[in-house]
Amino acid sequence: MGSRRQGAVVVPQHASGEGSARGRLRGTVLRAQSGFFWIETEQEILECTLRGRLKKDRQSSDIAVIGDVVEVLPTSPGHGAIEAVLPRRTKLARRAPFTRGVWKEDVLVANVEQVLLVFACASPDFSPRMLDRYLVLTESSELDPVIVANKVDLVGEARARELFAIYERLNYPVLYTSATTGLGIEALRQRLAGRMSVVTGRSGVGKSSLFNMVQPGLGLAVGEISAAVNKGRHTTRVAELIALNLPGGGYLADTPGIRELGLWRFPKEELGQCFREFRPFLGQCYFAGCSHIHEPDCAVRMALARGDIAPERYDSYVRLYEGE
Ligand SMILES: Nc1nc2c(ncn2[C@@H]2O[C@H](COP(=O)(O)OP(=O)(O)OP(=O)(O)O)[C@@H](O)[C@H]2O)c(=O)[nH]1
Ligand SMILES: [Mg+2]
Ligand SMILES: [Zn+2]
Repeated sequence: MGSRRQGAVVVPQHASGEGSARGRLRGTVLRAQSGFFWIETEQEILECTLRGRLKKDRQSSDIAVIGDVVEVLPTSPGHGAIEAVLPRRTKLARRAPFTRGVWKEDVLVANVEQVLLVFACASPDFSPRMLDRYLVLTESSELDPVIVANKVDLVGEARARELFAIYERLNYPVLYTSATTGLGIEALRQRLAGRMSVVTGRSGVGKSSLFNMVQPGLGLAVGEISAAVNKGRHTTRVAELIALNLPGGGYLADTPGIRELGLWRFPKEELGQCFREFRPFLGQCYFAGCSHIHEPDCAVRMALARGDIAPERYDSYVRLYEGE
C-alpha cells in the first residue's frame, strides 16, 4: 500500500481548486459501522461521518468502505467529516440481480491487493467446487487470489500437492500450510506483509489457528468478526481492517459479506471469462453467444476433449452456469 501509507498528508489547496480543501487530511477507512467511519490518518484515528453532499450523490451503502482512501475535514478533537473518497484502485464487490437484467454492485472492500482463499486438505474435505466459485469471484474483480491449503499434516505433502495440482498448473499461487506443524507460516507471513489482504474460507479450515501463528491475537480478531456474522446480525454491518504487525505493515480484512460471496449468483455471459484456461478459446466457438454446454462446434468443449481443460474445472463451470 505504498502510496496510501505515505498519503496521510494535508492535501494542497490546488488539489481541489476550492478553499475548503484547506485543512483536509488524507486517511484510510479502517472500520465502518452504521454510518460511522474510523479513519486512520498520519496522526490519529478519527471517527467520521459522511459529509451530506457525498450522501446525496448516491443512495448507497458503499459510498465509503473499508480500504477506501478518503479526505477528511477534522471537526472536533477525534472527529471529522469525510469530504471526498478517492478513486478505488481495486474493489471487492458482490453483485446481485437488480431490475430488468441490470446487476447491482455492492462494494465490500476497496483497494484490496489479494484475496486469501483458505481451504483444508482434509477435515473438512477440500471442495474444489467452492474454490472454483471463489476464483470466479477474484477473476471477475481482477483481484489476485492466493490459495492457502491448510492442514497439510493430515494428508501429507504429496497428497496435498495432488489435491491442488490443477490450480498450480493454472498458475494460481498455492501456499501449503499447517497450523499444527508450522509448515508454510513464514511464507504466509511474507505474502501478507505490506499488503492489503482479504481472507475467506469456510468454518473449521483453520483460519484463526493460522493467523494466530502469523501474529499472536490475529486469529482471534478474524474469528470474532466471523462469529458475529454467524449469529446472523445482519442489521449492523461491521467491517474492519486489522493492522498487521509485519515488515512494511499490511492489513487483513474480514467482512460479513465476504464469506457468502462464493455463494452469490453471477451473470452467465461473463462466467467463461472467469475460467482463465477458457479464455484462449472463447472467441472461437461457432455460435457467438455459445454457452459452451450444448452447442455444436464449441471451442471450449473441443479443448476439453483434447485435455487442454480439466474435466473438474469444466464441471464447475457447468454447475455455476446452471446456477447450482
Ligand atoms: N491437524 C490440523 N488441525 C488444524 C490445523 N489448523 C487448524 N486446525 C484445527 O481445526 C479446527 C478449526 O480451526 P480454526 O482455526 O478454529 O478454524 P477457522 O477457520 O478459524 O473456523 P471459524 O472461526 O469457525 O471460521 C481446530 O480444532 C484447530 O485446532 C492444521 O493445520 N492441522
Ligand atoms: Mg476462526
Ligand atoms: Zn463454446
